[in-house]
Parts: sequence; C-alpha cells; structure tokens
Amino acid sequence: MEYVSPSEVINAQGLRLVLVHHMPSPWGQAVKAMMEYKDLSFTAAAWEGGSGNPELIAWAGNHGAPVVAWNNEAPIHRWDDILFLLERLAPEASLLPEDRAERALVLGLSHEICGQLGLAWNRRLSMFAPIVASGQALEDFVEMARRYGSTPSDVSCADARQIATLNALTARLQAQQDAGSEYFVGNRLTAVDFYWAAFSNLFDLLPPEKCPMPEQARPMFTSMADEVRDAVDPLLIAHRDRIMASHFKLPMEM
Ligand SMILES: N[C@@H](CCC(=O)N[C@@H](CS)C(=O)NCC(=O)O)C(=O)O
Repeated sequence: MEYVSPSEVINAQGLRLVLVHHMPSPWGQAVKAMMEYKDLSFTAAAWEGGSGNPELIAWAGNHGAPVVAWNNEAPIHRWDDILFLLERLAPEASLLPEDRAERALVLGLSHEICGQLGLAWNRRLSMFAPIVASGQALEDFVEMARRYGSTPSDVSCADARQIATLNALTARLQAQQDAGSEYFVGNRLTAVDFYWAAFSNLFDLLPPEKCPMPEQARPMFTSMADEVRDAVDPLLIAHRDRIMASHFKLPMEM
C-alpha cells in the first residue's frame, strides 16, 4: 500500500483513509481490513504521531486516526460511523447481520471492543497512565492522554474492566464453538471478528515479521498486568490467528 500526501486525500473524491503510520493502530487496521474484504478501493494518507498533522486535523475536525471520507461527505472518525459507511458502500459483502438480535450483539460486542470505556479504551488507560505518571512523557503525549478523558477512578478500574471483557469474549467464543460456529456471532463472519483480530495486538502483539513496527514501541504494547495477560485465553488467540490468516494482509501495512 502506497501512502499519498494528506492534501491529496483531502482533495480527492472516492473513498479515503487516514491511517496511523508505523503503528498497529487497531481502529485503523480493522477499517483497512474491512475495506479490503469488501473490495473497496481507497486512497490512504499517513497520520504521524505527535503534532505533525495540522492539515488533517483542520480538515477532519478531530485529532486522531483513522479518518475516513467518501466523496464530498464530511470526514468521519468514529468506529460505528465508519462501519455504517462501509456497509452502505458494499452491502453485498455485509459485516452486519440482518437478524436484529444478532445485529444488536455484533454492535454491542464491537462497542465493548472499540468504543468509549471499552476494551481498547481501558487498555490504553493502563498503557498510558504509567508513562504520564513518570513525568518523562513529551507534552504531545500527555495532551493525547488527556484527550481520552480518563478519570482517576476509570484508571483504577481499567485492568479489571479489560479482564471482564476478555472473559466475556472468551465465553462467547466457547459457546459459539460448542454450537458449531467459528465466529463471534451467528454462523458467519461479522465486523466483530475483524475488530477482535485487529485489537488483539493490544494484548498479544504479533511478531515483527507479521507486525513490522518500531522495535522501541513494542514494550508499550507488551507490558501489562499479569492478571490481564492471564485473561487472554488461547481461544481468543486462535480465533485472531484464523481471522488474520484469512482476512488481513500480513505483514500488516501501516
Ligand atoms: N476515533 C475512534 C478512535 C480512534 C483512536 O482512538 N485512535 C487513536 C490512535 S490508535 C488516535 O488517533 N490517537 C491520537 C489522538 O487522539 O491524538 C473512535 O472514536 O471510534
């Protein structure tokens, strides 16, 4: 995948994606894999860590990535807005079930993985808190941590909340397997399979040959409380490996 400049993405038509550069940002990697699964062609620009994205921030009205844009529509950045756009553009390769109960489950589980105070949100609170507390973090980093709106009480609950979600995901996969399904919901691939595969890197980082990121950034992803690591059940990892092997480009492009 070749990146074009931010201004090319801003001024283009069609589908565009702004992706975090060099890091396996799970929100962005899930979107990229879903676009590829749906056979949607897109133009991508890189989002640089730190404060190097003034053009993109002014255009998207948001500090982070991914950002997705379609023709003249306003750029979007929330995981659910992006999922519904992809569903609209390629409904034939749907990642949301028609059955309303299954659909609610996919959206609820996806929120628990990607949404505010969900699995990744809590993981990020745990990843960032010691770096901010060390007093050694760059001002940009401290500012980014502040944007996530954590409170001291959320930080103190973050590990327990991750464990609860990991246990719920494991129980779900176990029940599905017992019922003869290899997916999180129903009998076919949905968005939640993509989200778990991408977000699993926050709990069990793929090796460098599959996830070629800067070596010095790996410890931030791999350090976690023992109780959190213990909650990463082999079932979750087997599922991630299956989905990654079938539906993600490896090595990951970022
Ligand atoms: N905007 C997404 C979340 C994406 C997200 O948190 N992205 C991180 C990168 S993994 C980010 O952009 N962080 C940089 C920042 O907020 O400045 C959502 O609300 O669903």
